Amino acid sequence: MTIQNALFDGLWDYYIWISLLVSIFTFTWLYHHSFWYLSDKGGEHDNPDEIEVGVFPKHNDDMKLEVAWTVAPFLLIVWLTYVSWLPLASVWAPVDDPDFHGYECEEGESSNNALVGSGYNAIVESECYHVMEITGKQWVWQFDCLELATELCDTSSQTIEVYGTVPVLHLKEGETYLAIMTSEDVTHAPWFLGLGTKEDVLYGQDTSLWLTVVEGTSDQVILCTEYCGDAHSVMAAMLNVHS
Ligand SMILES: [Cu+2]
Repeated sequence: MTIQNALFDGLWDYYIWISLLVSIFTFTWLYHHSFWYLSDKGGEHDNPDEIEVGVFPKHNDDMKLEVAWTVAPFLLIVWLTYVSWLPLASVWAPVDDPDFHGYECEEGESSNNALVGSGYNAIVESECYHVMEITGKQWVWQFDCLELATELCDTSSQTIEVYGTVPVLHLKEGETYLAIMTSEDVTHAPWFLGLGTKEDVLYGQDTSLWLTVVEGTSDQVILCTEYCGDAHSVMAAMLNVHS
């Protein structure tokens, strides 16, 4: 099992149990109420809650219920914020913050990146990073490896099913890249499916995206996730990973 797969498996295990728990609770509740409160066709209906038109139902005026409704979601949001804090800080690490990926690599230097921690606390840390550029335009991606050695970053093209001939970005395992991105026309957003990262590219403005190619990262499709016109759905590229 690769490091990348281990990360996704860890998350998968964790979320599937929460999803199952929520599903069981929700559907049990739904079915119980659907049948328990079924009315007889044409039957007499009593009015157990003494509901009157124009009068706020008194069972809704319940302080315990009000407090529970407020406190429970609040605690849930605090917990969700807590578990997502580190992964989000890592994915959106500011360029001038050396905590996660250090500074730009000197010539010949390697990022030596690795997954640190486990489960939802797993993040990628690197010794340094390489800079390259991504440009989006209707409806194609352009990659520019700038000064990087061919072994670290290279481009080519490839014909794939559905998408036709698309550009290919060749990156190296264990290296971390900072993509400086822009658009020549409308807003686009490259989505690296296997890395699980995406970011908007905007006309006349630079945005950036960390591409952490850890050991075991597989070749993957890059798609556009910001609707950008007629051929948006086939605005694709490939990430090819070599060791
Ligand atoms: Cu697009």
